[in-house]
Amino acid sequence: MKKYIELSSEVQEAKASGKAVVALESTIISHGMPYPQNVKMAREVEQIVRDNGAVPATIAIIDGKIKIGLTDEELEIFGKSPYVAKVSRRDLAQIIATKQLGATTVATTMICAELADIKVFVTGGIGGVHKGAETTMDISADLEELAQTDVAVICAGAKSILDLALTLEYLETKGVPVIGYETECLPAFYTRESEHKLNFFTDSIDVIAETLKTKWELSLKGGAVITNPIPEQYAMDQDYINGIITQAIREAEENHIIGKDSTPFLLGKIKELTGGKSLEANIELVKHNAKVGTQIAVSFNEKLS
Ligand code: PSU
Ligand code: MN
Repeated sequence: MKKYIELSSEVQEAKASGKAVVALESTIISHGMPYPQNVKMAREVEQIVRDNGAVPATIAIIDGKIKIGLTDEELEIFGKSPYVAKVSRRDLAQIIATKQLGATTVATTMICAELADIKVFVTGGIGGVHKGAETTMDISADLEELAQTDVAVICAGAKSILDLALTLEYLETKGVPVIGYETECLPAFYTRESEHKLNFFTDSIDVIAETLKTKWELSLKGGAVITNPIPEQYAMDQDYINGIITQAIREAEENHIIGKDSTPFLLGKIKELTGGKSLEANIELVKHNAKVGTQIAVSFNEKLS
């Protein structure tokens, strides 16, 4: 298996010296944000991880290898190229075997992080149960991955392009802990709050790290979702953004957008309809997640040594 995995020198050194490593995904770069803001965001997020005492490992598929840690040039390619596949679990072997460029989703970044023994992963938002999933059956592979792969995902909750209630039900069924950091409810990405109360919340990084350690020492398979609300000053008005999301979903239906194209289409449409405001919020919440996620990674790492 090792022949498929390539660690950057920065990640290799971190591992050799016992330093914490934080995984980052590449679909958010290739399919979640436009160029050049995507590359700028990716570099800033990596620097925030370093500034908080860990080493960043942005994960992607290049030339038949799973890359754990990208160079600046590689980040640029992923931000710019129109030929990057969005790689979920089902696509991973094929994209590696045919040596295509592949951006990893939350699900696939979790798979690759686990292969590289990285336990903490920071992103913006996870995929979930889409609105109308009762008939479309559009449920992100991210949820199934959280059920089986031992990686903690720090995010700003899930967007209201999803059915948040059904997403939480699904995670409960699959036994995935959803932890609110400094929030008692599930944050809705662009907004700090939603009507969905969480059963476990804490203001303590240490409690989160200890919970992760305990879960995996008990061999309770699977990941955890740690939700971190967008900083107040960047949060959007709930009624405004929900109106925009409703319109974006309507346009997706009119254009018969389905499957893996659904989430990127909705993100792009929301950005267009908000005149770029949603993108600014998205970037800021990822940066905030990077800070909190790195604190969790460092705390978790200290408990292991
Ligand atoms: N949510 C975002 N930005 C993103 C994604 C989700 O706010 O870029 C990406 C992530 O990579 C996530 C994927 O894993 O979309 C989910 O896609 P799908 O709904 O097709 O499973
Ligand atoms: Mn889907």
